[in-house]
Order: sequence, then C-alpha cells, then structure tokens
Amino acid sequence: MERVSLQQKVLSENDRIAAELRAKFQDHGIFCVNLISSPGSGKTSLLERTLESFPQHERVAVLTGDIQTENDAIRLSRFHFPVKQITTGGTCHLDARMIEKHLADWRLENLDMLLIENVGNLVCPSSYDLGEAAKVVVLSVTEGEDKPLKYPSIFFKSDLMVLNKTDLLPYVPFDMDAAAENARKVHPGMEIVKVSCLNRSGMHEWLMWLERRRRAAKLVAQAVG
Ligand SMILES: Nc1nc2c(ncn2[C@@H]2O[C@H](COP(=O)(O)OP(=O)(O)OP(=O)(O)O)[C@@H](O)[C@H]2O)c(=O)[nH]1
Ligand SMILES: [Mg+2]
Repeated sequence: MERVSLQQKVLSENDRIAAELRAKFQDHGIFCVNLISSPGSGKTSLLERTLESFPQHERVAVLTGDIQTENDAIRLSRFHFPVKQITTGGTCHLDARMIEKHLADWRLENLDMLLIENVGNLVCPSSYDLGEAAKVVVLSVTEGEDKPLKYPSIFFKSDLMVLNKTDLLPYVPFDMDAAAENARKVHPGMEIVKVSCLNRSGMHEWLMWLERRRRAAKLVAQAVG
C-alpha cells in the first residue's frame, strides 16, 4: 500500500515539473520530442541522420540520456548543434527534473526544436512525462513484430512509430504489415514511418513529420501569445 502511494507522489511531482516545462516550450514555440526505444534500436542513429540534414542556422538542440557514458553526446556533437548528455547513473528513464536541470543554462528563446533521446528501455520511460509535445517510439526490424503487443503503454502513448533498420529486411524474418497492425491494435490510427538510418531511406517522411509538427507548435505559440 505504502509503496503505491510513494510511487504516486514521485509521479505527481514529475507531472508538476513536466507541466511547467510544457508551458515554457509552448510559450517559446519549441517543438519537443521524446524519443523512446529498446537499447540499440537506432535512436542516436536517427538523430545523427536528422542533424546532418539540418542547415547550421537550424534552432535545434539535443538532450541524450544513458545510464552510463557520454558516447551518444560525442556522436551527436559532430553536427555542431547544442548537445548535452544526461547520465542517469542507474536510473532506467529520464525524468522531468533531469530535463529542467540540463536546460537551465540554455536560452529557450534561441530554440525551435528540442530532441530528447531517452534511456534505452521500452517500459520505464513511458511513465515519465518530460513536458514533450510528442513521444516517438522507434522499433527496429530485429526486435520482432510483436513488441507493440508486449509493451503496449509506449505504443499507446506515442504519436509516431519509426520502424528502423529496414535495410535488414532481406536477412531477418520480420513482417512489416503485422508490426503496423499490432501497433494500430494498441493505438488505432497511429502514424508510422519506415526508415533505414544506414541507407537513409524514409528519412524524407521522418523529416516531413518533424517539420509538420514543428510548424504546428509555432502556430499554437503565436495564437496563445
Ligand atoms: N543495419 C542497420 N543498422 C542500424 C540502423 N540504425 C542503427 N543501426 C545500428 O544499430 C546499432 C545501435 O544504434 P544506436 O543508434 O546506437 O541505437 P540507440 O537506440 O541510440 O541505442 P542506445 O542509446 O544504447 O539505447 C549501431 O550499431 C547502429 O549502427 C539501420 O537503419 N540499419
Ligand atoms: Mg543512443
């Protein structure tokens, strides 16, 4: 009984900070994405392909979470946009306080888009709101098409599923239609883009999705402000 109420307290504190972050992002017209997947599905690779496609004047920044190492921040820093690593030291997800802390010395008025790579995990990150406008779940073709049914929460809460590593389809038994059907069983009408971060196929659709959502965030900020 007590354990449940403590967990509720932690989550409601997280929700309070997340709501403050969301309000700040909305005020500044920042489109914030929370990228979630199992370890190794290709979150950093997708961000590498994304950042390499942006012109240098793009007002984008990245926070990338891992339990240990600065490896992902080092990979992403090559593109010369602001990047910070959040090292959780054991925690299996990012929380809103970590985002608040790592944003503290960035000027939000200089940003249009904040891309957050969560810790590799399909379960824990789904419970922690980071103030994002959209969660995006990445599933790669080596993971099995049943994952949306086994880990429904994150597929239900995500606006978009990015199906990655499609270049491997000739070599692994993965049924794309079944994966899409399973995702839409959990989340009817869910948007899906199929990509390969290796050969860059599908990148246009992913970038168009980002651009559409970024414009929508700007319009909301203008309407409210
Ligand atoms: N064949 C193939 N390999 C890929 C693709 N995308 C990523 N990889 C490889 O998959 C491995 C993991 O990719 P990452 O981008 O590090 O995955 P991640 O989701 O960021 O991993 P964590 O941060 O550890 O959770 C790397 O060896 C990538 O080169 C792809 O589209 N095709
Ligand atoms: Mg990564």
